[in-house]
Amino acid sequence: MKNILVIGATGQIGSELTMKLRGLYGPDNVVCGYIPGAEPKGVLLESGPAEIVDITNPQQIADTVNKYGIDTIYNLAALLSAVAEARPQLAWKIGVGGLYNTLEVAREKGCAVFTPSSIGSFGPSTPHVKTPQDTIQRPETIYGVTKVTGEMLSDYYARRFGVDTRSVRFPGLISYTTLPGGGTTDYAVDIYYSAVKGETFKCPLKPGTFMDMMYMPDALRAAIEIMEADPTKLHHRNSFNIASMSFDPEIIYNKIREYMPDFKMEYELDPLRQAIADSWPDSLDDTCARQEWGWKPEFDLDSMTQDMLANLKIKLNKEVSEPVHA
Ligand code: AKB
Repeated sequence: MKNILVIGATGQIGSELTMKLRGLYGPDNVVCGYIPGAEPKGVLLESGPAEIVDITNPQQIADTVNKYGIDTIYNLAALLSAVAEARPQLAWKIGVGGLYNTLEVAREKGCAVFTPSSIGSFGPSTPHVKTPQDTIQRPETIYGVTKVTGEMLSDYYARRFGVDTRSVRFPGLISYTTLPGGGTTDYAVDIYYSAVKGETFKCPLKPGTFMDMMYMPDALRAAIEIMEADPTKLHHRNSFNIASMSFDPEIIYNKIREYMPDFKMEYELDPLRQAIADSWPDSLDDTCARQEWGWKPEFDLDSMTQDMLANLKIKLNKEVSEPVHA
């Protein structure tokens, strides 16, 4: 990777990934691709080049690839699962049409492409515990349908045209920098904000709803390490299960209460998010990623919680009490 274009660079993953890539490969070598209405701000804007790249506009992708001599594209444009159910046509246009546009430019210009898949690529008929790498993928959300289509289309372009496509299936991602917006796993970010703001958290999912989650630093490392992996070792490409922790609302709530004993949570269920979460795996088996490119997470629920609370305390300028069990 020398010259990188991040499409969707101002979103939850993109805003942090772009900065990390700039740190690794040089600020001038990583282009922040954004759409009007989601302009980069602050350090993201000031630290390197930025271009309007709407993934539904193939010419904008091609022009930016030509202008900067791009060899690697991180395609992070997507509508998350819950919001996609409200706008299924747009979810398809961005998730599948946008990926097709990106792959076509990559085929013509010889770029490698990273496109994340998700735990949302699985459905109710998938084995839910320790979901295997290769298993049934019959999702019932439009988000999941776009993700499975994306996995297959990316593998097709690798096989048929030799495009270097690679991907991981992200769990719910938790970070204190940019809010997710529109996902089923968002509660696991919102709960930390409520705790630090001193608010009672209204949990949209019922107790016992287990899903895989991951702290953003591990997710960013996964996205970079898969693109740096030795291709001769990759038997799978699109897409690898990755995992670091699985919990339900009670477990994360009780973990936060170890550090903030007065924190309160109530249940206020969101039927759409509950139905989506129920159709997704409880936990993924990431053995293939560990074997083929050395994937290993660094954060667990406890270390993530300490880091989230400390950083949100700075961000939101609030006091967090010392851990009661330390
Ligand atoms: C969502 O909840 O839609 C995403 C995901 C798990 O892909 N965070």
